[in-house]
Amino acid sequence: MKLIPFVCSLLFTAAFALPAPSPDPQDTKTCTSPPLRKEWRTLSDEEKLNYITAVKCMQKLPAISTGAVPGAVSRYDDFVGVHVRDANTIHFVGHTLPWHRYFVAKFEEAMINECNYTGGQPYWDFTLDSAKEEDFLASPIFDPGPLGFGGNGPWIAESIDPFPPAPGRTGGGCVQDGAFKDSVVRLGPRENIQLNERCLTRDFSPWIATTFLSAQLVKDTLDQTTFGWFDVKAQGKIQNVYTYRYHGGGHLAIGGELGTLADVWSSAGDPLFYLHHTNMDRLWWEWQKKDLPARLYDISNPIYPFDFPYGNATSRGNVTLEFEMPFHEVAKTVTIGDTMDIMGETLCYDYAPSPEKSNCY
Ligand SMILES: *[C@@H]1O[C@H](CO)[C@@H](O)[C@H](O)[C@H]1NC(C)=O
Ligand SMILES: *[C@@H]1O[C@H](CO)[C@@H](O)[C@H](O)[C@H]1NC(C)=O
Ligand SMILES: *[C@@H]1O[C@H](CO)[C@@H](O)[C@H](O)[C@H]1NC(C)=O
Ligand SMILES: [Cu+2]
Repeated sequence: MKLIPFVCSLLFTAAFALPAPSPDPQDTKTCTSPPLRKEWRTLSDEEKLNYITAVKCMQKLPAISTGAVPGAVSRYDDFVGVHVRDANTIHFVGHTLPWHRYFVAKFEEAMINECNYTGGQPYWDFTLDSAKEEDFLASPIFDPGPLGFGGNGPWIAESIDPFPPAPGRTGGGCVQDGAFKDSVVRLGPRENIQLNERCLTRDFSPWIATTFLSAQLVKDTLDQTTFGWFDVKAQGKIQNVYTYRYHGGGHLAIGGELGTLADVWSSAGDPLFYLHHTNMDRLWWEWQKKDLPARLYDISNPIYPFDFPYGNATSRGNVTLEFEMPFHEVAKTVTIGDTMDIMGETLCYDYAPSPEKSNCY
């Protein structure tokens, strides 16, 4: 069973060994040593510890957004606060992937500049853990030791007004183990930006993991030939949980109904937010790289959530490369066009290939 993925992996590596096309002169000038983003399980123990230490450093450094976000205490909260305030306008829209691309890059940059972190933001290739429910539960990201993010919370039966309901949920309580079992979530639920200290919660749905995080679903997404349909396949439609795809799948497989990661607004309170969104970004970049001349600047889809094709409302217009995205206190406003190239003038990072079977898209 391991042989075929291994062969794919070798082919993938061989493709990378071919001479690279001569890089854009502008890129070589501005992006010389991009942080390398690796799949979590490929990090050495030391690299894992460095990343976890950097996230904990962000959770200790003082916030800069307290004027606008009364509940923000740490630099980590600054980022959660941006996501809380903008959640209603940055999901199920054409700028969802560009917005989260820049958001994660700024988080990575803050860890490097302010916490002396020397690696890249790691990603979680969920297709490595989604073939069977047992595989999901055994994912190395949930390692209960000091080099993992910990596992599920204990079962809580009562779930009041979930958004949206998560079939197959199994937990709901505070994370019991791993490096973040004592971390404090301060913002949320939903739009709340006042101080509301509580534990980090998880509410695993292994059914959602096997259903919406499958390698087949990723392949179907990467097979699309326009950004518009690639993006709809990545985010899914807005109607209900059964119309979700791997974006919502990652949030709800881990967050269920009561978990931090399932809160559309304050989901960035769970450090796994960054591993999931980095993988979303990697998949977008994989898709762009399949035909860079056509795809590097391909953008579309609605300005407003619920508009076609995510929802069934009439589209009030699509975003363009000139569309501006504000980031409040954590970063300057950029346009979608600024974020299209991960190694251009605005962004500078690169991806290491994922191990084994995910290379067989
Ligand atoms: C980062 O390194 C500098 C220089 O060694 C040091 O002064 C600073 O305290 C470090 N920052 C953190 C958050 O560890
Ligand atoms: C927006 O983009 C989608 C494809 O992503 C397209 O089907 C739709 O017609 C566009 N809508 C408008 C108003 O341009
Ligand atoms: C979209 O579909 C839902 C469910 O079928 C319906 O309740 C809603 O009114 C529709 N909205 C629009 C704008 O057509
Ligand atoms: Cu988001």
